[in-house]
Amino acid sequence: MRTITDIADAVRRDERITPQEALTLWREAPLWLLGELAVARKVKASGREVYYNRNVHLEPTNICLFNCEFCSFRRREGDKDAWYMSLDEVEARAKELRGTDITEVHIVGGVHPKHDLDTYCAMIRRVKGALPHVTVKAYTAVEIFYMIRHEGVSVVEGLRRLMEAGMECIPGGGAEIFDSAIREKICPEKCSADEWLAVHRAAHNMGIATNCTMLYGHIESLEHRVDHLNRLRMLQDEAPGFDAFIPLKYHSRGNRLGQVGECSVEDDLRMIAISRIFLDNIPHIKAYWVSYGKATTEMALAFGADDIDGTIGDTTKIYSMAGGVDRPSMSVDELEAMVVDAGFVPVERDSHYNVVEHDAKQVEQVEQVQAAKVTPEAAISELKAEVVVPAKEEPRLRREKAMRVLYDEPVEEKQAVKSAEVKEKAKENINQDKSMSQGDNAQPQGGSAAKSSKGDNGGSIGRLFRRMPVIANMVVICILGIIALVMLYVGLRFGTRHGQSIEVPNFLGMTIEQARDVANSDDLQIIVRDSIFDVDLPGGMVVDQLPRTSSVREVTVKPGRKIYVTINAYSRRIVDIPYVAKQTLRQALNQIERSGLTVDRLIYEPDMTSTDYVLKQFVGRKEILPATNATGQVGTGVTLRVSYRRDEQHTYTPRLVGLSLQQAKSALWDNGLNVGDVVYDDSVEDMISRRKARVYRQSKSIGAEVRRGGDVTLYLTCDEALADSMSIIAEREARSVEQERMKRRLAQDSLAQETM
Ligand code: V47
Repeated sequence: MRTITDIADAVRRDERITPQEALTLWREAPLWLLGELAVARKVKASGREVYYNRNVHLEPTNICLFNCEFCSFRRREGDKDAWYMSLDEVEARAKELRGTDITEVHIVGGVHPKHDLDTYCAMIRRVKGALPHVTVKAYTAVEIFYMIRHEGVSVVEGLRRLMEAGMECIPGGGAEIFDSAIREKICPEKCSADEWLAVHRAAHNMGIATNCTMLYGHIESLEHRVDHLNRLRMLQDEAPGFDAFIPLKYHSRGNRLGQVGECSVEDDLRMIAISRIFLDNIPHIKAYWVSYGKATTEMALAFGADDIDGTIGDTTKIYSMAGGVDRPSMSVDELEAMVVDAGFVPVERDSHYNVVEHDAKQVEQVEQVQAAKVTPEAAISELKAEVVVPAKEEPRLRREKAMRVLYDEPVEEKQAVKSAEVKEKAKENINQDKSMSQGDNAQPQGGSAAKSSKGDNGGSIGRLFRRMPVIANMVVICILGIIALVMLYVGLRFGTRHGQSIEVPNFLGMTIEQARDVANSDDLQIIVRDSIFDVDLPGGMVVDQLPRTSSVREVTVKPGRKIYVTINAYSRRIVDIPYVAKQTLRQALNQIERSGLTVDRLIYEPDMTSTDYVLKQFVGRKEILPATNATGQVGTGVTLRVSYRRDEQHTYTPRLVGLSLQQAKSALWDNGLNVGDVVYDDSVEDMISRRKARVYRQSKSIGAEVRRGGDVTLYLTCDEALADSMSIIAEREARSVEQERMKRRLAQDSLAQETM
């Protein structure tokens, strides 16, 4: 077992830590050390940048089928404070947002009993119809799982339909806590952890980026938190696609769990830091300001967070109803100030973490101002405001603030300023006239344009100003205007590379060196964000990338953009081999998979008392005992000797069609079966595509009765249409098998009753 010092050194060397080590850090590391380690990791991952976006939430209803203990948002149909938006109302709400600068609408709400997949798709279509340029981040995996099951389609099919409707990414809600005992207590009706993970896995495999969350600070233990993080990390290893992890602090007002109170700010900071350190394969850690409030969010940046979420515009009630920030809304200035005050560089992002450049918008604003015929005097008086923006701010902030002062104020105010200005100018002219009559050595007072040409009092320009102040001012304004437009144009062309975009190449299968060469020539940056180990692939080969190009999503980015890649490691990581005997097969499998190990074989032995209980464990020929301090490379196979009672010799073949190889293996082991031959069809061209292949046929049919420990041959394809269609058929088959089984059980029960 490594000490705190050893673990800290490992983190500094950018090595992965084990769940046990995360627990040690959590319990024993001083807060400052966690901050240091987490920020070092954050800086490696995303430099000094901290992201925010311009977003709104859309919560179409708070009527929910589920009644979770921690939820203050949920209402029953008919409750006086329940709300429900029809599709027309959703559309009207989206239309109200036209002309704003938001880039994302995050739709999430209660699981309404009357909503089906079509309703959810229609809702997205209405929003996209009203706001075509805005990204729709829609529905938690809980909602998605519900709508898909309700519709009776596969997860893949459901996601495909949502995508077709315009869903671009999936938020991280609904994860709560994965541990089944705690989940059972706080949200027993929601989909299980495995179902939540299955939705995200499927999304990642389809190239849909998602977020993930954890609800912490209620009745869970630190072990439960680490277990949750570990399951997220494993999924990200297996099927990368999480953009950000958002630890959600439990808020206690107005819900049945309230008596447990809320955790401390220190706990929040430890949570953020451990997330950053442990989740070494998730690029962003978000400190959700709506939950944390300003002060903790700022501190969270010193503990490894690199995202604070967005402007929100008072559009979410989930947190305010539970005691989080009331009427949450922040301007871009406030968000940026928070980041700057914490010593980082604010960067506006879109939903896919591309940097958003707003200069094109500023051009639009210039045009709007011109169209609104703002008078030159008003423009000058507002230009003065630029000078008084505090010098502490970054130049970009100053410029943006000035732009807002210039263009965002309502016209009435401009008119008010203008009339004051006109009066001021009249006074000034009188003074100037006076000073002229007194001679040329007195300085004129006030008047911005005149003031900006100071020093020329005695020259011809000065004389022009005194004789024809209005015309002279107009000329200066025109010149300033032309200069500003030229600078804006040059800035747009060359500063922000406006209009330039690069199609993201497919780096899969290249060596990291080749990928870097290609990226360099395309003016992109390659960042290695993760590594896996696959014996069949050469070390250094790129096996995944973000953003990913695919047949359904062709991605273009601005020059200079970072592309995050996962490579096949040159050598395997060494991990502890846990002692997993003397527990149930399921518990043992959990530990084996979590440690990065695999199952070589399940060998069944008859037993008097139990079925699926692990009797012994071996690595090769060596038996692992409680005192054996064994270590092995990631991917090492473990053989388990497992018990069966003679009357429980048989098990049933699970549905494997539609799953990845890894998922299919897990499903077989879970059911006491072994993986037989693995056969790839012609669409699987190389080792890389093997990772993407899915089962389209299984040698034993779904629900077939087979001996425990038997083999099942798996047939895999990369042909998505084939895998999807076979998957739909398999799902139907699985349902009818389940119905048959239920019928049989009922018949047996009634027979038993009759004979009693
Ligand atoms: O799943 C509900 C949580 C989540 C409470 O993906 C509560 O970018 C604390 O997931 N106290 C929904 N938390 C919100 C969510 C989210 C928020 C912001 C950004 C993203 C993203 C996702 O809110 C729920 C649940 O875990 N929640 N009630 C409560 N009393």
